[in-house]
Amino acid sequence: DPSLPRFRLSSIRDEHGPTSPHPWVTYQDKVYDITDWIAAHPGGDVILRAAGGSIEPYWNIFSIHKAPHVREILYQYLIGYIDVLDLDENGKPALETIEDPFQADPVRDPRFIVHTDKPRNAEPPNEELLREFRTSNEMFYIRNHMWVPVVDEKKADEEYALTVELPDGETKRYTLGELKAKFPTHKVTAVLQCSGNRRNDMTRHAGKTNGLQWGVGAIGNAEWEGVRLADVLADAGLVVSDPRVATRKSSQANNGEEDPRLMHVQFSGLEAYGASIPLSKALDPMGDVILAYGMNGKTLPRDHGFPLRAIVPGNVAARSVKWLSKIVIADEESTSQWQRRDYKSFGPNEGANPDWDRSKSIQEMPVTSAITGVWVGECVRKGKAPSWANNRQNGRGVVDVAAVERVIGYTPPPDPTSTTIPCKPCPDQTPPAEPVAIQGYAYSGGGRAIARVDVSLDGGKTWDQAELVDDCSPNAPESNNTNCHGNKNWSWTRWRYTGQLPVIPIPPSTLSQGGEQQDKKFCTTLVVKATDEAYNSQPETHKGIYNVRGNLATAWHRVRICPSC
Ligand code: MTE
Ligand code: MO
Repeated sequence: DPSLPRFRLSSIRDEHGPTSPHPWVTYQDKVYDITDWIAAHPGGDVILRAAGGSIEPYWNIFSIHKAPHVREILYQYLIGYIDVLDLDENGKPALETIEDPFQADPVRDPRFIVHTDKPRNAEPPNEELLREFRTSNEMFYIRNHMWVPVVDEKKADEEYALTVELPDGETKRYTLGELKAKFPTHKVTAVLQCSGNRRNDMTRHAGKTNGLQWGVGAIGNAEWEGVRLADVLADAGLVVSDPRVATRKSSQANNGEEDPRLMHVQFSGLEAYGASIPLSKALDPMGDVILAYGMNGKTLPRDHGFPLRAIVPGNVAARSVKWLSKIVIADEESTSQWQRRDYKSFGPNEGANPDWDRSKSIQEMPVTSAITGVWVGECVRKGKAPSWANNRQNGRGVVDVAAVERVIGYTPPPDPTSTTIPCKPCPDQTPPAEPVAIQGYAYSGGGRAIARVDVSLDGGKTWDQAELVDDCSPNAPESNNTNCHGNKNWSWTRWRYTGQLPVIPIPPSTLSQGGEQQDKKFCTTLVVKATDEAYNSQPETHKGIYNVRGNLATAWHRVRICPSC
């Protein structure tokens, strides 16, 4: 409609920004007054972030908007066009008018392996991953779907508020300071693991997967401090007579009572991320679900949800919503794409457009394990093996730490499963039986402890058991009985193994003239698999559990190593 007025970008920015009573946005060369749309916007008033400028960078992040019906909605609010003075020869607004929503993101540790910069998705390299039982705040993997919301640290206690909404629509509001003062503190030592952890392994062994190509580092273990969700819900008025029964009546009556198995706790973050958990998990007195404001004895870092996040131990980390601003008790799961689509898994045949509704959303995590460090002796320089490897005899051999020298760095791409240990050419044609030291983690969801970790040095032909590091035991030398907080085994179990690499004779055909060795003659595959206390164990290959989303890549972890002497 050419009769509509034209507006300068500067005046849109100055007069119709996020705090204006009449917020406007632009899309391509058009101007929209979204004042009346905000209340109906599914993502809430996060849309105001775009006010005063272009909505395009936000739509690039929230790709769900790239659909015709979304444009139709916006079109109803068309009020005019961008002034030609602000358009280039192609009729497009100049680039500098698009502001960077990530400009206020925190500074991150340079040691991270970065998968995407904006939003930031990053995992620690192997040598940082298992340094301690508790992952440091600095090196805990970061999985952000959007930018990091800005919350003023000095004012957070007074100004940051959580809203709790019950099934009858009644709401209660708690400032951060009120939450801290009103409810008892509860600590939980728990793993967070992304459902995409080890996805690159599934891609390599079973085919293309959609999503961030995580290595083994989309997992971390930390001590979280906060208040029990169940305490807050009770205070807000949720009536609970039995842990499994929440009896606030609603239209979903079942003999006058709601069926708690059908009830859910929906969490929303400040940047519009959302997810939910079953109410039964939230109310389980052994379930340890908390609203956390502390991490490893410090204030929750911005990347990990400052000032408040849900911690749902034993469940997929996607449910531990960061920058938590709203909780709704409802008779359905969160309607977000992260609940209804992204964090589900499918049959190997289901392809890119599976039956989303039939599939259950991932909650409790299955058992998994990974190798995070390998040291092999005799060929390389000294002193890089961890001290635990010194003269320990729990495998088929004793490793003298002086003879075990180099971290096999299989973490960085391009091919993390295959590594040639650089070393001098050997005089002999057959490599010695070299000492090897391996370490890693094992973890199962639902609070299930790790019962056993099996290690193979020859690709799965023969097996032996790794030593489990007992970080939680009151008797463990490096801990006391406050090391693991919580009612169940929510932490990972670190494991160690020392042994002798198998002697692999050189097939004569691989010897070049003069008997000189060629690369990769002595390759062998290290394998780990774990079993949890319910005797669940990991599948042998990724083929049978392949899904196009690459979720729950829990097959035996294999690391191919190729010592050349
Ligand atoms: N919460 C909000 N608000 N926004 C997010 O992007 N990502 C989820 C979850 N909670 C996310 C969120 C996902 S998929 C994971 S794996 C974990 O947070 C990652 O938590 P971390 O970054 O503290 O490791
Ligand atoms: Mo995740």
